Amino acid sequence: MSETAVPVPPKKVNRIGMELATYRGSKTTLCAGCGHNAITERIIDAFYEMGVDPKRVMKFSGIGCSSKSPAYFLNQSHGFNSVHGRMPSVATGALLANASMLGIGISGDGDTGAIGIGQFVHTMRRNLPLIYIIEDNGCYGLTKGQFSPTADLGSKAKNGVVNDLPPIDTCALAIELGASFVARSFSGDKKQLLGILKAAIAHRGTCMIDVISPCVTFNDHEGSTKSYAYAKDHDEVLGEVQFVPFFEDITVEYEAGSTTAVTMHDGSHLYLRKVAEDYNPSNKMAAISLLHETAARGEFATGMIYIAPDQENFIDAMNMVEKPLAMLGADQTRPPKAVLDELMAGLR
Ligand SMILES: Cc1ncc(C[n+]2csc(CCOP(=O)(O)OP(=O)(O)O)c2C)c(N)n1
Ligand code: SF4
Ligand SMILES: [Mg+2]
Repeated sequence: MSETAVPVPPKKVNRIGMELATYRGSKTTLCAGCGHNAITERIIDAFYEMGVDPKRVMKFSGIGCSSKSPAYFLNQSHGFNSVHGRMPSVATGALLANASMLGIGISGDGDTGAIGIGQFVHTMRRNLPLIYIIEDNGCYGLTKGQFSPTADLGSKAKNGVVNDLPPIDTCALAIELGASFVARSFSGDKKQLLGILKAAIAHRGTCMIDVISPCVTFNDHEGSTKSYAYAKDHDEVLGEVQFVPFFEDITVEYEAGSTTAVTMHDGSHLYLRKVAEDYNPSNKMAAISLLHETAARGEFATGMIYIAPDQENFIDAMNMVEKPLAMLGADQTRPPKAVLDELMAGLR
């Protein structure tokens, strides 16, 4: 009897010929159901769908369950797991040394809001081209669930203790300080988070994305405002986020007035269909008011909260040379001996 060859289906690849598996990392060691795992999945999808070469990516983090996440995506990328709260300074140095790379930093609400708040503030103020994700569960997951600075006033810990301090709104802070792309999402909203991440990959400036990411082990009970149930009930979605990358020739038909169309630096387009009637994500004051108003109602707004695609970023402001510093030879970076001799002579 002759054997019939079974046709092998062609492998599914992205625009640079890479399979989805190439964008994965090690197997997660986080708890099953942790919001951070869902964010990892969306990061993998976003980089795959955007066709980014993983070798062109640098991933950074601090300390925390969230900060372990870069080990679970893009295992061919460069990575640096820094000290608690110090991810931004490591990212700043690396991106200054090689501005042709794409930087993504993963932090936690504790890593950013507590020990790392000073570093966060200066990164936002500089508008460094970095995707800065806060995996926000309102607690220190890794050290057994103490309240973090994003925990809401009056929210309850698993042991019944009530939080008596008001929260820091990292989105409001980032907008106020100068970040040019500020969004909030929920780890359970696959479509919205994916659209935001793809737009962030196309943006040249600080993309601060706060993602509500429930900690199933320490902060998913009644009385918590960072639980799955609370997030589902209090998510005030700002509108649909539709991202069309520069390499996709799609014309989106939209009703003028109900959709904001933003042209990104690389020619990609971001369409934001409004639900809130008169919301304009390019208006700083409107964005900050929206965050205050929703918080006062015990809700949290998700979607693109603020975007300024043409704002000058840190690399441009520093007037960097075209060639990455890391690739310049010693003859270009070190003054010749004659210059030093002249300097020394002047000090005599
Ligand atoms: C200098 C220093 N202080 C404190 C700690 C202890 N510590 C480890 S992770 C962490 C907080 C983590 O919380 P978060 O950033 O919200 O991450 P999550 O685990 O919730 O994802 C703390 C306080 C540490 N590792 N280093
Ligand atoms: S302890 Fe919480 S934050 Fe840490 S992995 Fe488990 S569910 Fe996630
Ligand atoms: Mg946390």
